[in-house]
Amino acid sequence: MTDVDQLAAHLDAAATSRVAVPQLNAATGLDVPTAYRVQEAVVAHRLARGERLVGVKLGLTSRAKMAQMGVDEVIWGRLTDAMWIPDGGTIRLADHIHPKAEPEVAFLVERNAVTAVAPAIEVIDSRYVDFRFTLPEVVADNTSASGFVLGAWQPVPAGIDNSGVLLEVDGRVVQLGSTAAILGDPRRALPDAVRLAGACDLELPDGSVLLAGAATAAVPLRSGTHVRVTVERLGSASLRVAP
Ligand code: 0L1
Ligand code: MG
Repeated sequence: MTDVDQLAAHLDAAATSRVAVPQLNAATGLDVPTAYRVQEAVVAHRLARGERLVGVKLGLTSRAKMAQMGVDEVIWGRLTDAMWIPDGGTIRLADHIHPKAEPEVAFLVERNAVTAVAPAIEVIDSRYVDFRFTLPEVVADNTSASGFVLGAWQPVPAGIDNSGVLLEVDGRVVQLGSTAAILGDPRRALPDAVRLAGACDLELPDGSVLLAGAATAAVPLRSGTHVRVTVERLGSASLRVAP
């Protein structure tokens, strides 16, 4: 039987010590519903340190990532205020294990509706060795959530279902995609998030941030680099990695 609190403490210790842990032993018997209970307990450690829940993220939202994991359902995780990185802000590799950045679209949720949209960068940082995990393992690890940058909020424009997306590192385009890679249309993120989080008794209060998912593969973050995401019709968001 899975010891939810013990696994949560194990994953939280990996995050706070910045030392990756091996994939979990099959003997833990972790399944997806139990993994969401572990995730809640992992995030409870953050909340006990004074962090505040500010939203949710969806993961495995592209056909490519789903096929890679052999699943046909998206996963979701919790975002806290401590994960927020100001647009143009700087992060330190030493505060992470092996972080990667991916281009996303963020929505602002109020009264159960989307009221604004922004270009975004998600920093993912698996707490498992080599960024390798099974589906329950990554769910328990809060879907690798580590940080997020939000560009400027604006009303949702027409055409956001298929807008070009660029991920640049030091001014060089390293990933190119479309928002259509996010669930076929990123606007599907809200009903999916409400359904998935609702199944775990979590509602999205007014002002919640919703990271809809990645439009391209993630890129590893290296010291001293500048990362910019540009989403057609929405503009850009960026971060710097300290040298
Ligand atoms: O945000 C994401 O799509 C990541 C979900 C977890 C899988 C990963 O860490 O690549
Ligand atoms: Mg993501």
